[in-house]
Amino acid sequence: MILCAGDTFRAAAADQLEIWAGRSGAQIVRQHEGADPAAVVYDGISAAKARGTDVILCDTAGRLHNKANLMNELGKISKIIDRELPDADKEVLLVLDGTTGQNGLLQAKQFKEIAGVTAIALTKLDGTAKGGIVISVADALQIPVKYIGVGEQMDDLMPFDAESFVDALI
Ligand SMILES: Nc1nc2c(ncn2[C@@H]2O[C@H](COP(=O)(O)OP(=O)(O)OP(=O)(O)O)[C@@H](O)[C@H]2O)c(=O)[nH]1
Ligand SMILES: [Mg+2]
Repeated sequence: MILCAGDTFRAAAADQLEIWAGRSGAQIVRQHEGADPAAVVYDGISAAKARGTDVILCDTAGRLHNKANLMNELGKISKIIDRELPDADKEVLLVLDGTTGQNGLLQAKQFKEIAGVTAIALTKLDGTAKGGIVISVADALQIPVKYIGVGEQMDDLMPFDAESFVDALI
């Protein structure tokens, strides 16, 4: 697996990802801070093709969905992936913090439009948050939840199970 450090906006993001690459035994492709994220993703795809790697995981910057230029940048990344890997299986995960309220629905709507979000990873369910917003998101936008986060260790990202989620919610 290759991790692609597409969050070039936050200085520590690539360093953070490098630590996770070390922990998990994945390779990492990164550039300098402020680099064009689409160029980093392009590099990651080229490296994967050259090395025969099956899986590429691209991190992108957390961004405000009302900042047009940042959202356009995300659209550019999608276009490059589609152009370079037309036949690959693609999953576009929107990471939603479990504490997010109604704003999560708006975020999901806009990220679906610009980046074709296919699934949600719902994090921080180990705290008091229950992540009820994903019910509206799944209902209104037909985006399923695939993963949940329940902590900061490697095994704390787990597949979503609807029945236990509902049990915890009510
Ligand atoms: N308790 C808990 N902490 C989490 C969970 N998921 C992520 N974190 C922690 O939350 C902090 C922020 O996580 P990041 O992965 O940097 O968040 P991000 O969404 O990538 O943030 P930006 O890219 O800056 O928008 C880190 O310290 C993570 O370890 C979770 O499910 N539970
Ligand atoms: Mg991040």
